Amino acid sequence: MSVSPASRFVPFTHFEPFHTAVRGVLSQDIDALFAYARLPEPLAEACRYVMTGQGKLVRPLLVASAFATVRTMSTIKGREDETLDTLAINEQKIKTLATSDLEALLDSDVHYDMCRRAMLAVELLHTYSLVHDDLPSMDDDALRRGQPTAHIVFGEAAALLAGDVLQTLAFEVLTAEIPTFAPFDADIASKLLAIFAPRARRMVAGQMLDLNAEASARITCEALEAIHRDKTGALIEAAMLMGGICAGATAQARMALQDCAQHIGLAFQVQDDILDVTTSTDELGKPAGSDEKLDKSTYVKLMGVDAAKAYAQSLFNEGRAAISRELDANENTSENEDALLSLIEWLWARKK
Ligand code: GRG
Repeated sequence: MSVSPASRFVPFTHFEPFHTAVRGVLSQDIDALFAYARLPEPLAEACRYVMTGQGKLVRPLLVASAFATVRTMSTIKGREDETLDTLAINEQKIKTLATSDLEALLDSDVHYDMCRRAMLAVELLHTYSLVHDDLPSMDDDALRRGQPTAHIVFGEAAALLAGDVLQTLAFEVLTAEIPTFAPFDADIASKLLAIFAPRARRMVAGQMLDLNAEASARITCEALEAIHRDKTGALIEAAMLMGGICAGATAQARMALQDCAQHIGLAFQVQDDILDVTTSTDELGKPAGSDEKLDKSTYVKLMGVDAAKAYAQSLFNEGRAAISRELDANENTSENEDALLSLIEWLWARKK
């Protein structure tokens, strides 16, 4: 199979149904998790409210796509671990990516169930960060995902606690005995925790760096990058690696995922800065122009909109190339049907 240039976008005719399928699976799993957690009111309602808003689900999609991509790779040569038998793929299932029956694609086994746990974990952690980021003591925002923020609806104390409990659930879900999940796999769960915990901590550290930067004069591109590698990038990296781990990724595949994630994470943030100045509040579902209002250092401020767009594109290209190279090393994998490449294209095209 020939290497396609990194700059060439793959068709993603099958991505939207994949997205819908991920939303459906996640929605059921959120219900099951909250039934299991039995939180008191109004904490339970606040948690349901923020977890069922219209988020894009980028991080669970990254988990699911990395899982699907690695499973595709794992059909062929280069497998180095002992789980080859349990991961043996029915190629027909991979082909169903086109029809996007996620359950059929990913199969109902312990690996798939660990993938569902990981999808939930990253979305819980991400949502907690948004709830806390919106609080009056942070960005003091009233709109998120097209609806009033948690502290506006439930008050500051309940919003604070909702963020707290979403964070603890993000870790608990990896090993919780929830009736709708197969019993957790201890080996996979420990690997997931080892990936997830330090990156969750880095996300918070990145937020502190970001707050520090608000108080300082203009910062350099390198300093901005250091902030976003942690604040935004760490969780994106966790999501891709966790999806890969659930599918039994080889060391080489994990390196490719990490390489891709580091570029995509930064690209996502550059894009966020661009959208903040080019898109309306209605379209974004959160206040447009908030970076300016809070006098944040952004890529747009540092380099201007056009250069920031070019930078985002080059980062997306690098991310795509990391996966394309790995797929190319696994000769029978079609780039046109690859979940991660399709997700990257969808991210590049996003308008909110
Ligand atoms: C621990 C309080 C605290 C914060 C951690 C992640 C974070 C730092 C704060 C969230 C606010 C923010 C602007 C983060 C940058 C990353 C980013 C672009 C978040 C928005 O993610 P989307 O676009 O949101 O995926 P949806 O709503 O679609 O899930």
